[in-house]
Amino acid sequence: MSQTILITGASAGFGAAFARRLVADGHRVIATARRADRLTALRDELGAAKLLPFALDVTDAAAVAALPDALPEGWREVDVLINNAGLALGLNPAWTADIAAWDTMVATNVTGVIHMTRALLPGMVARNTGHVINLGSTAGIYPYPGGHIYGASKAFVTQFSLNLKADLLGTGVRVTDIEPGLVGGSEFSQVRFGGDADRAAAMYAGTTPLTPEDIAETVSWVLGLPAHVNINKVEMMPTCQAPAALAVKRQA
Ligand code: 8X3
Repeated sequence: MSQTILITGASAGFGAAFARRLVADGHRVIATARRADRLTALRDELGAAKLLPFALDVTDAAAVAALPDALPEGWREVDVLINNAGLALGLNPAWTADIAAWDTMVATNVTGVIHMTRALLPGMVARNTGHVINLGSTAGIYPYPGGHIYGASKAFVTQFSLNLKADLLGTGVRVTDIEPGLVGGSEFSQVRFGGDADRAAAMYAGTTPLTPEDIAETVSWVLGLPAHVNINKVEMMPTCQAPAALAVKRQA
């Protein structure tokens, strides 16, 4: 059944891959992001009947609150919200981290997700149908050096997802948290390292990472399951990655 699916961070990476896959699956997509020109290109690629570009910064609380009424006629009943917009900034130790970078991660990965959810959930509950899909991360489960606020923000996303499900019990609204590990083919590492392409590429050297299309396949799967099936969490990694040993500092 065709659904209306709103994706945040749809201008590139996961979000654009989700848009392509979900339109191919027969759905209509509201593609939101800050970079309106990229959304227009996506509309030109996928067709105006299937993809509505909508410029939105998830850290703009007023714009997010106004979103349901700001959507054009015929696109207001959002069946599925995919909270995909998010970022990691830096990989240096916590005591040297840029506090502004921490604030930016919290504003997008935490506040953006909760504001978007609060804006669109009432319509889903009123219609007694819907699905919130959040992008957590293995970084929210397994710590690593330099992961500090990024990992903590993703742990928030995972627990927020589970708590949402608790509130929504008795409604037809589903909640899924997807927790990918190493994923290549997106801007994620370039953003993390401030545009340093060599450092970003080094993250994937000698690996076969997951791709945005692999995550899109999972989104397609959880959405396509019968209405009585709720996938709470999906933790996924490339075969070349593992949640490995705890760190031990040994004396020289
Ligand atoms: C991204 C996972 O390990 O690259 O969400 O930070 S990691």
